[in-house]
Amino acid sequence: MATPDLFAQPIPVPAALEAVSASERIAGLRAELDLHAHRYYVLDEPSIPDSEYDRLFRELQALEAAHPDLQSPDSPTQRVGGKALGQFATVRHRIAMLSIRTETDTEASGARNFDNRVRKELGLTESDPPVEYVAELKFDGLAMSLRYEHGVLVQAATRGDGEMGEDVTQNIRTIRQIPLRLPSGAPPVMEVRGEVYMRRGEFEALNERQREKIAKGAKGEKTFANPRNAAAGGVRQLDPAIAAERRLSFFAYGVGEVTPPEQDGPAFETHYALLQTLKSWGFPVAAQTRLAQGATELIAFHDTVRKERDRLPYDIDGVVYKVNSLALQRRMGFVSREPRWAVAHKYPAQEQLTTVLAIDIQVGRTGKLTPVAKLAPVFVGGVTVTNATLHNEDEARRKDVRLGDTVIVRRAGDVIPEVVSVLLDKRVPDATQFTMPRQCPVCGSEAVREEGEADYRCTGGLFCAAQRKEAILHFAHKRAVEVEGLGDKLVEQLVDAGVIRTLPDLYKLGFASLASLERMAEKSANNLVAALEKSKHTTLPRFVFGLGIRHVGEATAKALARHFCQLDRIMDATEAQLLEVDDVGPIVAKSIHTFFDQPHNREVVEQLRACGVTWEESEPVALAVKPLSGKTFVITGTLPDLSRDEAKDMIELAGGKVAGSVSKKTDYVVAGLEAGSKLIKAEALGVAVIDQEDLMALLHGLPD
Ligand code: D41
Repeated sequence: MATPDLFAQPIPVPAALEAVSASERIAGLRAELDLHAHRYYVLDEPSIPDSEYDRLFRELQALEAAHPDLQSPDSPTQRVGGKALGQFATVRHRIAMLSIRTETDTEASGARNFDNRVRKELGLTESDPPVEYVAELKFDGLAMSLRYEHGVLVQAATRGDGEMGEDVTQNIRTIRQIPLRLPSGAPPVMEVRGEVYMRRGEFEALNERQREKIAKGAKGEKTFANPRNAAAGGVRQLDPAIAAERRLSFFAYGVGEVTPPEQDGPAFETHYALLQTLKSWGFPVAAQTRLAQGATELIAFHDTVRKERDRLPYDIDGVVYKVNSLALQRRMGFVSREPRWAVAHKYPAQEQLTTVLAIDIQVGRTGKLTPVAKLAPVFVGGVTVTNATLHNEDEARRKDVRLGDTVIVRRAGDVIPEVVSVLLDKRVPDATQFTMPRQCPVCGSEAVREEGEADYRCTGGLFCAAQRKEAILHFAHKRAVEVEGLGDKLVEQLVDAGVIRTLPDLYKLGFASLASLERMAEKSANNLVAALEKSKHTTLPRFVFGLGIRHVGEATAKALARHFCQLDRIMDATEAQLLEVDDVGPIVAKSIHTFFDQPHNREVVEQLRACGVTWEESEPVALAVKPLSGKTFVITGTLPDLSRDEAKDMIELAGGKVAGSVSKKTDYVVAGLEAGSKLIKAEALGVAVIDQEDLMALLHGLPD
């Protein structure tokens, strides 16, 4: 509901409504608009999208125009901007903060209409040259007037109704981008006007913090519908420390009162020069700001920015065109508080109303189950949206989205569309609350949500089609069962072509089926067959790591292999037995146990073995006799002949452990060339420092 929308063109009165009592409809619309305006301006908590508010507003404007006898001074159409909240001192703007006329036509004709009006107003004919304009971004924040006296920021005021605003100086001072002082030479009174806004990244982070507070049971906390409301809330904080936490930003786009310079300060002749001066004083001015000659260049600007819009780190809802010459601006003046020399040219709205047709569950590549609202198609943010994520169970519950609900969807930037909120008064009576399924919709395996986690996950693992690509890539990773040359593109292609369904299928790939794939050269097919053959000879820790069991990283896989020595013993271990392994806690133990409890995961392991994937296994008793058992090493610097990973593998095979940092528990620091702080620390702690040769001696005579 950015103020300019209030001045959009009235829409025609729907014929059917003429039949209904116009006075009733007008009363209804006024009540509804008053309610929404209160929620928006006073509570910073809008309940409908701006686009919907605009529609109702224009319907009321049209009805009042058709029935002048029903006009009333207290109608929302007779009011401009917001009402002061009453907590801040009121400020009378010495020069009113005007509104800006909005061109609702989001097509090129919007720019052309404006140029035509300007030319007509100035009495220009077709033979006259194009008018020079400044084209700016239209930031979606709140307008602010910053007053500097003798170069010092003395007051910051909101726009309010254009005549009277609120004094929010303390909060505005927390915005780092706003200079507290102007350079000498600035006019003795200088009001800089612009937009306070919140970057999308800050908005997401703020809502994340709010969600955490709410989850911890904090009272009176809420999340924000969009960056503008979060910014507005921040500006109106009574405690400047809280305002500071919002990390607001500012862009300058104009000036208010300016007294003439005492000596020869800047005398502005064009709007563009004015912006350049503000920029040189340290005010942020959007880099996109351009001079444009005539309608053609305005249209080009509108197009370019539309394409860039999604990549900007903040929301804009359009662009603004202004006549560049200040003399021409003065000549043109304004009508009903809108300058004739400026216009806002909008883009399609980023929030719209639609209805929920279904709530589906999507299974991600790591087995994460995400509830997704299927929506009646709606055009929002320039694309037709049919899906919106509900993130997870808690989010879905919090928003309480139900089948048949009317919801606000938002699509801003390249972020995935989101349900912002539900219009509760439009809910169908018997709509049932959403519950997360306890089974994976793709493979039917049990879905579980672990303590302290937000997401349900499918326990189907390698068996679940949705998780296959990720699982295969992980298996083929160079620290797992390395399959050289099997990268994400190829895995994608193999899985999508239906050539691979499960991990063991990898080893059933023949040369022929590979070579028949699109973009697959004969040589690459040969290489892959060879790489697969080579990967069959692996080690137990690599294989266990390669299975992609949740919470089982490389170190845990090694610890499991060291402890159990045989895969079957790992697969059959109880949670209690798993807990005996170094570094395995309850969450990891449970995850391993759950994984091998699923028959299909066991089946995958059996098939891989049947395909010839092998590793050496030993008897667990061998553990005790390993020479480096119980010894902890730290490797630092460059060893003459061994890579760090090789040295690590050798130590671990001999029963030792390799840690990342030196402590009193470290037995040996293996130091190579250019060893740094770890060596110094070892010496300080009196830990034995050895070189590669000493390490080999320790390992000497041991089986590989
Ligand atoms: O970026 C904006 N939101 C923006 C707002 C802008 N770039 N220029 C603006 N110019 C004006 C005039 C022409 C009146 C100096 C504005 C606004 N006004 C404005 N914003 C809110 C009310 C008026």
